[in-house]
Amino acid sequence: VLQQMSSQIRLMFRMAVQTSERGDRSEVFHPSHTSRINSVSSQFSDGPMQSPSARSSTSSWSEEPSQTNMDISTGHMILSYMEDHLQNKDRLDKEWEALCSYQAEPAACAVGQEEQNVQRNRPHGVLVYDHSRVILKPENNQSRSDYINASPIMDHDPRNPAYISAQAPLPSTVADFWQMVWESGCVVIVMLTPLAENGIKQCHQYWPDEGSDLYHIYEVNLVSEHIWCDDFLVRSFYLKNVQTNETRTVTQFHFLSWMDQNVPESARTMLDFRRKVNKCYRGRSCPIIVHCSDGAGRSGTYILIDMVLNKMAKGAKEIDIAATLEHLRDQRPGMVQTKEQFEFALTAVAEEVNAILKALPQ
Ligand SMILES: *[C@@H]1O[C@H](CO)[C@@H](O)[C@H](O)[C@H]1NC(C)=O
Ligand SMILES: CC(=O)N[C@H]1CO[C@H](CO)[C@@H](O)[C@@H]1O
Repeated sequence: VLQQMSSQIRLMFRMAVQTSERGDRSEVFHPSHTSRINSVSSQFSDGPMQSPSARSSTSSWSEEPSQTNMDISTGHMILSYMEDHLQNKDRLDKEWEALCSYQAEPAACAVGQEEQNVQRNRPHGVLVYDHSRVILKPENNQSRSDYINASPIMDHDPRNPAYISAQAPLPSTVADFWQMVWESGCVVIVMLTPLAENGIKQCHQYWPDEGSDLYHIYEVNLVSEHIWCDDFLVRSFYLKNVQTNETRTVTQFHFLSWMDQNVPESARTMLDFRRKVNKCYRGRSCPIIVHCSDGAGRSGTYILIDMVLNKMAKGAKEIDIAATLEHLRDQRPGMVQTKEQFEFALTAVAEEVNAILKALPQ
């Protein structure tokens, strides 16, 4: 029954968006945009874009919403859907229950439980699916292993992951972590956990306090550390493979105030953080490595928000957040751990859509 309800909710949403494409419902929100709305079924190349002047309307402290092809009517529909969704706790509860009963298929996690790999997983963390795990090159390994607790997360391109959702390094897996950074071509790391919380270690510090450290064949140089605000900071690393002498710059965005099993205090701060990440990442095709402690709760929430907002920015007219989360859970177990985190994802999406709409020329 719950499954049915959940798909009904989605169906309603799809219908609502389709309605808005015809232009009738959206007039309620934005009569002046009717003519644009009538043409949205064609391509977006000449669709509504943000003008540079409108983009300066946000405060100078925070990053502006990035250039977007978001369809205005879709934006308004999503906003009203989200607002309704967030006010209707009963519906949210049911949708979350349905998501909790979702079973990924295939779901075998045998490799992570092999004897030599058990100590490479964080205790009480999540395991990786055999069919969806990052495979290290054993010839570069420190222990002749190809195993790391990290999952490639695909968006629309089935060959190139958009993200890697990873467990936080343990003291024994730091070299593996940098090997993954190296081999995946990664240039941006998103870290969503403090190193410790109430005295409990969440992540081993995998970078030097200053100068450089060598992790197996990966030399990591801390180049700079820029504290943006109380909630996050940005570190720049110079990474060198001492076997080949190749080098690369890697930027780490570290969100400090998001506690395990919890949500950030402010969606706005998280969105500003995300904009900074994406500004740095812009134009790349390598995966963004996202990790918290287990690489599933906070990481899953962040990836869900980013994936949905990216879809919208590309002009998608059908946004199905629950289905997007199921898609994530097909690739890594436990993505988004609590109902509060799911609710936070909805809030954050709504808030960003609101900010984008506000920045549009009226
Ligand atoms: C790397 O650099 C060192 C020092 O400059 C040099 O001795 C070594 O031959 C180089 N290795 C490769 C693979 O280029
Ligand atoms: C190529 C390489 O560095 N291989 C290493 C894999 O791990 C074993 C055990 O730590 C090392 O002895 C190898 O040198």
